[in-house]
Amino acid sequence: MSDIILHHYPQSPVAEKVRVGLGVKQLAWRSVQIPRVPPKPDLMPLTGGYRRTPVMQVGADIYCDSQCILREIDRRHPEPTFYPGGGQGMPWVLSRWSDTILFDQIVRVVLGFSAEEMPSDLLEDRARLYFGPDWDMETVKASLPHTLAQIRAQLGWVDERVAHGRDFLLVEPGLPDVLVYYLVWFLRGRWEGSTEFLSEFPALEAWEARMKAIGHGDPTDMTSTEAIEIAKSSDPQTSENEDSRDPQGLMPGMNVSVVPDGDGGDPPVAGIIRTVTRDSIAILREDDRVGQVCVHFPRVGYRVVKL
Ligand SMILES: N[C@@H](CCC(=O)N[C@@H](CS)C(=O)NCC(=O)O)C(=O)O
Repeated sequence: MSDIILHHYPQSPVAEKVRVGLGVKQLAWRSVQIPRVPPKPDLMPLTGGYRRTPVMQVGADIYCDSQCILREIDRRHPEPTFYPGGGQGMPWVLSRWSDTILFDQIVRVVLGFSAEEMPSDLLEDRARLYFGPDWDMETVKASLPHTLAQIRAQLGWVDERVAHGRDFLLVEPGLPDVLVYYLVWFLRGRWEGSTEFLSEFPALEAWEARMKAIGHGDPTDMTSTEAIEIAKSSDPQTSENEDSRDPQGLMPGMNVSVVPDGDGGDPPVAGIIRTVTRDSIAILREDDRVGQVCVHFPRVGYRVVKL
């Protein structure tokens, strides 16, 4: 049995990205279901305030953000590779498009077309998170034809990529596929116009079916209480690391806060730096319910502030 615990909920597209990543690696993992909107009382003691989905736990090490999670899964389980055909580096470049521009546009379509049917607490939470404090659903709705034109051209590029005798974006299923597939899954599952919209792209649809067939590995349910017990009875396994080239001069032992960049209103998470690298930062923090935990974040897309 793997030590990987994923805190998530079924409807989360970013969690679907990680679930399919676990499928590519054919891993067994433990599945803890969390609420779709805050409060998330059994998650906050683990993350120190990070409220987004998904979060991965291994003992008392907590990994926030799918970027950090997928990197850690690959570090622990290098085979089968996330980077077929020597594709290292490239998927992360791709993710700065798929996880930002394309994700944002698809969120606009999903929320814009379903605002009336969504529970108001969910709509308000997500609109605030993705559109900022001054969000206005009428503006989002008025731009929907424009937004669809943007998405259409970009999915057209993916369609072209797999339309010429290529089953996956690289050679075999890998991280680039995972980073794009979850957005098609999100659009198809949450917008009723998607069947007609996506039917323009037969090669993309055939690729989508191949991706779906990969599955999620082998998940087994776990309660949040059990996950908290595991954190409490474990010690963080992350060793100290310093990086003399760090442009911010961050060093182990420094007191910092870490927060997702942008105006989503995410709360910062405070702690003492344990390890800092070009790609990630991990901070130690204490909580009565879980004891000491080490919380990991990516550097890209996150702001670290010395306290
Ligand atoms: N950059 C983050 C984005 C995560 C994200 O925005 N997830 C959505 C769900 S798909 C979320 O957190 N929604 C609010 C929530 O679950 O509370 C990542 O890659 O993990």
